Amino acid sequence: MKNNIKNPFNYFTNIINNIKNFDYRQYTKTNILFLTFIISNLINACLLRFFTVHNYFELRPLIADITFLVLIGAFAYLFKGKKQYRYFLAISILLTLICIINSAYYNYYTSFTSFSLLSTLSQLAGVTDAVSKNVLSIKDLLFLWQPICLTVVHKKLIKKNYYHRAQKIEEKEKRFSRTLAFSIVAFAIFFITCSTTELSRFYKQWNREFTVSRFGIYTYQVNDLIKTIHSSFASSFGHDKALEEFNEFYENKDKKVIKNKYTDIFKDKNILMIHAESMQKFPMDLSFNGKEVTPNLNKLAKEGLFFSNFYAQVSTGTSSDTEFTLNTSLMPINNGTVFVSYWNRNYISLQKQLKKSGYYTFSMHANNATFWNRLVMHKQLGYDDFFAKDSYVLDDMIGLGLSDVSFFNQSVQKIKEISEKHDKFSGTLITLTNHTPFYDVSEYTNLDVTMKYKITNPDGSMSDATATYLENTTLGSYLKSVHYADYAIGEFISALDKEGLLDNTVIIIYGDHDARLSYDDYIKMYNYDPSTDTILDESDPNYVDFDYYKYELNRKVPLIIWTKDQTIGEEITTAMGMYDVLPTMANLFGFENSPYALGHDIMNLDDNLVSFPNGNWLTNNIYYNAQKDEFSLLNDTSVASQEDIINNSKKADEMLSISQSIILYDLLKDK
Ligand code: GP9
Ligand code: MN
Repeated sequence: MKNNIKNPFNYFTNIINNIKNFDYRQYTKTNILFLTFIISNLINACLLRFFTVHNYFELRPLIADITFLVLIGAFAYLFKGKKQYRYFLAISILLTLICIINSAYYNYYTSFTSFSLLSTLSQLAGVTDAVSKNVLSIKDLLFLWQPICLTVVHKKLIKKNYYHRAQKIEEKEKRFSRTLAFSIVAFAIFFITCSTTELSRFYKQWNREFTVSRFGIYTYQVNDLIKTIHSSFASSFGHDKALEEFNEFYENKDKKVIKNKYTDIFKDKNILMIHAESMQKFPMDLSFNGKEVTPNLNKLAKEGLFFSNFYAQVSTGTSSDTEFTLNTSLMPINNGTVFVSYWNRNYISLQKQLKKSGYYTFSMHANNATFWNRLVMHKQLGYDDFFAKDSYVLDDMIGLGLSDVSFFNQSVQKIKEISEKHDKFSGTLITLTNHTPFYDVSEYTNLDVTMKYKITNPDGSMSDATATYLENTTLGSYLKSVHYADYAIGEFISALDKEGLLDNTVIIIYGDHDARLSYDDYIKMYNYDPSTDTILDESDPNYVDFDYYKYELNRKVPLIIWTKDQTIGEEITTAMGMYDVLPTMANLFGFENSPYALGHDIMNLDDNLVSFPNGNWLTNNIYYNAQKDEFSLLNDTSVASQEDIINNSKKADEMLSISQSIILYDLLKDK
């Protein structure tokens, strides 16, 4: 050994000789359980990528998976004989669970799970029906073959007296240290050969699909565990650096308030905002045999201000993330959920700004007050009152709770009382019925989705179709449910009008996020051939390829600002995110915007940057896919330089980073 240190050349020659003289047969014979553990868990890791990010044959995640398994498997050498099996089984169960949970999670969120979401788990209880119907599938249970296989191999080895034989031959400590050293060196090489983008995304862990597709599921999950633990202690680390970045960002930010023809057009009017559950924009373009799916939304959009290129910017907090981003003009956090995990921070919100202008603010939602931690978080956002389930008579239940029609009906009476007590008010009404899995509403409204209908193709052209296949599909149920939600909004507006509550009031309707419909359903809808009652073949010239970009763009949601008093009739097509709502409202209603808003008054912009929590972003002309580091041009005339992509990606990352710091380190405290 001494000699080796003195002469490194000898040391390496020894290693090479050892490798050359290595007895592979002997090694395999005495490491059957170890190899079974590695190979079977590797198959599961590939299977998971097959079900999710689809890159099961790529080399890098494969190397990361093997290295991780060798590293964790090495510790088995510290145990004797059959105890090794117990160790392998315990780890295997853990790894199998990671695969099952991530596979199921991906079905619903198209992303991977995080330990930081454990605190959000309780929220799932409220939508259990949605979870059981949409999330768990048989394929998620396929991973269970692994611990079964390990046990079968173990039983066979007992019969063959393997443990006794192997124990005699193997030198435990040597095998442990060599295997460990091998995996550490392999990991070091793996990380040294990563690109800077890979390393930066691995560190930030915002783009989980990207991380899994490059680093494999196991390395991702361990990294996630470390990040979650680190975040829990974050307030003691990294605060100063974050504050420095925060100060720099806002010092360089343009603080000029630009007036435009929309400034103050709704000054001092009452505000009623409808948070429309899972309302996407595309049903507004659909009609069945001349019957519109959303006649009320279409009418309001025509008469009011219609923002037709508007996107939710949600992470795993879905409804609550939209509430957060709309009200604060900050991005949601990707480590946990702001409403659940960071409710005790200070935020500058729409409600607080409105209150400075003399508004009374309230929220209404007929679900449990604790769902998404709203009971606490609505107070923190500055709502004066929150009318939740216990303020309503549960006289008409659909799916998750009180029907939208009854909710709105009862809310009108409450709004009437509010209007009598307060000069100016602003309220948010959160709907519930149009929640996945889109319950049967045929008793209430009837949208016959088997009729002939017209569709707007993604390229803007129109075609006829007869949709017999839509019955009993999620998309069919969704459209029926949307029709009901639209009907309920129509009834609400009529009831407000009857009570004289529409005078001096502005209605704002926004879809809170997309409905997570499947690619298959869209492909069917856009490629249905009524003449044959079949789906067009991919080779057909009329086949519409509903790819990743079309899917992402189709996730847009409506934003409508309407008042009975003024007919504006304008469509704003500039790309817009949920974080642009607060600055835009501040201009329209003449109140002070949050100085920390990341969004902009859309009325001042010709183009805009909408960033998403996974690192994706879009402008009027480009959609950038951070997972693949590639983009799609959205118009025939659009061009994009490498510089545009780099600059916008940098800005999008910066907004995520600043929001993360504000939330994590409570940087708006004392502001
Ligand atoms: C329930 C509702 C649904 O109260 O807001 O939340 P979501 O599942 O859409 O996040
Ligand atoms: Mn929602």
